[in-house]
Amino acid sequence: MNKQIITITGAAGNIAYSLIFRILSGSIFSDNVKIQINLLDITPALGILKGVKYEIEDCAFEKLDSIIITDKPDEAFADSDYILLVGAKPRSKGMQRADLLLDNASIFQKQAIIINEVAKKTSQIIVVGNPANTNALIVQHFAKNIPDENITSLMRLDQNRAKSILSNKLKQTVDSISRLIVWGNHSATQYPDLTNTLISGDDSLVKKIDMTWIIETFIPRVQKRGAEIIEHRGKSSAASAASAIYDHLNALVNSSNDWESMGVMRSNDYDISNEIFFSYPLIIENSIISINNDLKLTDDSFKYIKESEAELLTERNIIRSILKD
Ligand code: NAX
Repeated sequence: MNKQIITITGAAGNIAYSLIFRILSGSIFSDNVKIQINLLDITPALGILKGVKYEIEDCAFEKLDSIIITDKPDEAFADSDYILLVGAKPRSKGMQRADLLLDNASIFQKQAIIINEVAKKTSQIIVVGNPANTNALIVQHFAKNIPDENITSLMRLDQNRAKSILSNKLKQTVDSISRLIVWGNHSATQYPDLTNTLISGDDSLVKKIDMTWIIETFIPRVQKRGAEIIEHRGKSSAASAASAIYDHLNALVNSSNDWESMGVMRSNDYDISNEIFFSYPLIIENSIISINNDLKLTDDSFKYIKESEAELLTERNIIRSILKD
């Protein structure tokens, strides 16, 4: 039997409440793999974690090896194969974005230092807690024992949202859509890009779409989908975020037949800084991620992409003092 250790932070929160059960009931790992799940949250949330643990046990998952619940990051990250950094402080009323960036930066700094000491050097780290791309930069800075290639930030929720909005527009199934990628930051500057998108391997349906719909409806709707969910549900996306994390992890473990969107820090041919985590069109083969550097960008696409890069550079400037440590 082969065992994989998966650590989830923010494990008493909303996303984790869907994510844990998706992973343990899902099919990312083959049947001979058992999963040890390490659940980390802050001390006041330990009671909730105990309830979550009992619920996991009550599912009698065949894939479950064992569960650790803890408020100690060194215990949670020890020998972990996959670290899903979901836990973060939410933005409270009246709080400035810069304050949120700094508060969460300090959480990710502390965790990265411990990951550096106790996690496996081969561990894959997925950063979800917002601002995800900039938090990934902090993790990369303080967890130097983990190769940069093993650190990614979640953009798959944006990619899934874009696919489902396009699927409704064209009345085509989601699985017929390929090469729809999202560039940039997980924020309202992200750029969902239909330039290369295919339906059942063919570009004719997408090419017929009115540009006004793309610019005035599609792009802003994807960019602001998170706010739309909050408006209706009164809470931020949780089940769809968990599903996207599952898809992201699945692509890392089992590779992907389609282009993937993830935040990565890489040299690239698109004139984007290689000092930020930015979402590109990615190809994942044999669990190795590479940027598809061959796309021709229209002037409009380049403008959108540069705007998102500018936002990420501003975020990096806000946390620059932390990166000096
Ligand atoms: P919740 O507020 O429900 O849960 C967050 C959990 O993190 C809480 O249980 C809290 O106690 C815990 N936490 C706080 N500080 C911690 C620390 N130092 N160590 C361990 N745990 C800690 O939020 P939830 O809805 O689960 O969202 C989690 C994060 O995901 C948020 O930052 C959210 O903004 C972000 N998201 C990112 C997305 C992405 O695509 N990158 C999409 C979904 C989501 O909005």
